[in-house]
Amino acid sequence: MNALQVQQLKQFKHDITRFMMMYKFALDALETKIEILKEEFQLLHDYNPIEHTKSRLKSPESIMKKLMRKGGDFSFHSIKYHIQDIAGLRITCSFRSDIYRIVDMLGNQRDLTVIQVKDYIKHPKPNGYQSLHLLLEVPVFMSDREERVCVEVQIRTIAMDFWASLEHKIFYKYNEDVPSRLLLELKEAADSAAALDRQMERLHREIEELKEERAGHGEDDVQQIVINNQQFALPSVLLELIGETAAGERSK
Ligand code: 0O2
Repeated sequence: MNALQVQQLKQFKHDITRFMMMYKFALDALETKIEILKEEFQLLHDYNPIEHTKSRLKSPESIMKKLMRKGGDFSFHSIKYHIQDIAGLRITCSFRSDIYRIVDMLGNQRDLTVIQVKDYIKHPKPNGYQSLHLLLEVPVFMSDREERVCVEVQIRTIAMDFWASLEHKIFYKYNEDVPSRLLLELKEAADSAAALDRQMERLHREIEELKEERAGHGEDDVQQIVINNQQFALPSVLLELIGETAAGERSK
C-alpha cells in the first residue's frame, strides 16, 4: 500500500467512525428518553411497563450487504437514505397494552418524528412473528451541526421476544432452509405465546383493579415517597400540618 492509499484509508476510517457515531448518539438520546419515561411511569402509576431495552449498531459489513441488495451507491448519503436500521433499539414489555402506551408516549415527543409504524401484532407475519416496529427520526446535536437520524425501534412482549430469538436461531442453524415440520411447530408456538400474552394481560388488569380498590381504602403507605430507589419519609411537620388542616375541615 503506498502513502496515498494509506492516507485515503485513514480518511475513510475517520469518516465512517464519524458516520457511525451519529447513530450511536441517536441511540443514546433515545435510551435516555426511555429511561425517563420508565421512571416517570413508575412514579405516577407505581408500575414499570418496560422490562428491558437493548440497542445495537449494524456492522459495516451488514450495512454493505444490505446496500448491495437495495441497489444503492456507495456514499454516506445513499447509506443514510437506503438503510434505516443502522441504529436499532429493542424494548421488551410485560404486556401488549404497554407496547401501545410506549408508542403513544414516544409519538407525543415533539423532537421525535414517527416515519413509519409496522404493526406485526395486529397483523402477524405468516410465520407467526409478532412485534411492533417504529421508524423514528431522532435529532442529534453535534459541535458543528444538527442531524436527524433514523432509528428502528422494535417493541414486543417477553413472550414475543422469546419466540423471535428462538426462531432467529433456528433460521440461522438451518441456513434459512428450515424443515416444514419445524416451521409448523414454530407457528403453533407463536399462537401459544399470543394466547399467553392475552391471559397475562387479563390477570394484570385484575391485579390493577384490586390495587386501585386498596388505594381507595387508604391501605397504601402514604407516608413515604420513593425516588431513584431511595425511600424518603414525608417530613413530620408536613404530616402534622395535613392533620391539622383535616381536623379543621372536619370541625367546620
Ligand atoms: P437484525 O439482525 O435483527 O437487524 P428491511 O429492514 O426494510 O429491509 P423488512 O423485512 O421490511 O426489511 O423489515 P421489518 O419487517 O421491519 O423487519 C426488520 C427486522 O425485524 C429484522 O431485522 C428482524 O430483527 C425483525 N424481524 C422481522 N421479521 C422477523 C421474523 O420473521 N423473525 C424474527 N426472528 N425477526 C424478524 P434484520 O435486518 O432481519 O436483522
